[in-house]
Amino acid sequence: LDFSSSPFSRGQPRVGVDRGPDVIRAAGLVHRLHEQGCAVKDYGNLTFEEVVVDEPVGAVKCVRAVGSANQRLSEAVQNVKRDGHTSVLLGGDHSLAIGSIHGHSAAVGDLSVVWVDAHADINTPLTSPTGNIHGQPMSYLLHELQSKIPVLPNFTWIKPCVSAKDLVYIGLRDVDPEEHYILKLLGVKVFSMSAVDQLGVARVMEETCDYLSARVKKPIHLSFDIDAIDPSITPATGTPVVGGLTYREGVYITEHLCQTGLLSAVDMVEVNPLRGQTEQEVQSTVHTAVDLLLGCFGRRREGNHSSDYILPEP
Ligand SMILES: *[C@@H]1O[C@H](CO)[C@@H](O)[C@H](O)[C@H]1NC(C)=O
Ligand SMILES: *[C@@H]1O[C@H](CO)[C@@H](O)[C@H](O)[C@H]1NC(C)=O
Ligand SMILES: *[C@@H]1O[C@H](CO)[C@@H](O)[C@H](O)[C@H]1NC(C)=O
Ligand SMILES: [Mn+2]
Repeated sequence: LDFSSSPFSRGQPRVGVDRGPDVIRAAGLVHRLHEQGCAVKDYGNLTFEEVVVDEPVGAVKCVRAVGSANQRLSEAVQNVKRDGHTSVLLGGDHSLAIGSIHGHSAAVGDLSVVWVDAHADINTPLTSPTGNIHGQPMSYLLHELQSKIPVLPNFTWIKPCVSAKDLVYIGLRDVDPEEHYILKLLGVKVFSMSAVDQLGVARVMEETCDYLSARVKKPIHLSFDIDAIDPSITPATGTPVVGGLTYREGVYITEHLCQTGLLSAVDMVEVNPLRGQTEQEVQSTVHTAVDLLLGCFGRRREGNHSSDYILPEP
């Protein structure tokens, strides 16, 4: 697998989320992936051109910076996929899902998207209560919302590439009324925290994969916002919401998706070391992000040994 990181923060107003990739690297992600048998290439930071004048367009903030950064990211992800690798994006804020999913789809065609998040991130530019694009990425990507998206500078390259029936949300617990309307209108499959409580995570994952592969098995794009996990475990993030997934539920989601053999790209976003109150809060958040990524690439909690191991004899 190959990963690139996007120290990008303009999709939301809080400083620090651009430091996410480096703290995840510093926690030894590459080394630990190597240890579990993955060939990894770190593409380093993507650098984005400085957009000097970026006045809001309607209520939407930093439109040009977000648009052009995602265009670069889309090209980078396309290159990783065309080289035949699994793509891992370390963010950065969740606006990066626009380029990540767009690039993935441009290279491989139709996708299934599993979006694990406290939030639905499906506001259109016209429904967004904040104007922050990290709360809007899915709206740009869905075919069904195309007619609701105004023309925005540096967004004209984006072609909608995901169908509502190929999208599943897990972990939602902070959904705006307009977003709730959109989810119902499009009939999007949603496992809110209530559904996780009711069904248990194993049943949620079984139903997610049955639903997504009912017609044809497509490559899976996992877009994981660290705020899906409960803030008692992952507090170092910009928009924490109480009542989230446990560490174990999060890891189970990644293990289950790994076992499908269809995982083709992963985003790990919204880790913000400056939002932790203590070093311990930052470390807990970062180590959880690393463990989720290890789960995506074959780590088994039951343990592992080499096939030619021989017990020593006295
Ligand atoms: C399992 O252990 C073997 C031998 O140590 C190692 O090569 C392999 O990468 C491990 N697999 C995982 C998923 O950790
Ligand atoms: C990424 O950029 C940061 C500065 O934003 C720098 O400190 C870090 O060394 C870079 N990491 C890599 C792997 O290039
Ligand atoms: C963004 O759009 C402006 C025109 O609105 C254009 O001049 C500029 O080159 C674009 N930037 C990028 C990086 O595409
Ligand atoms: Mn999100």
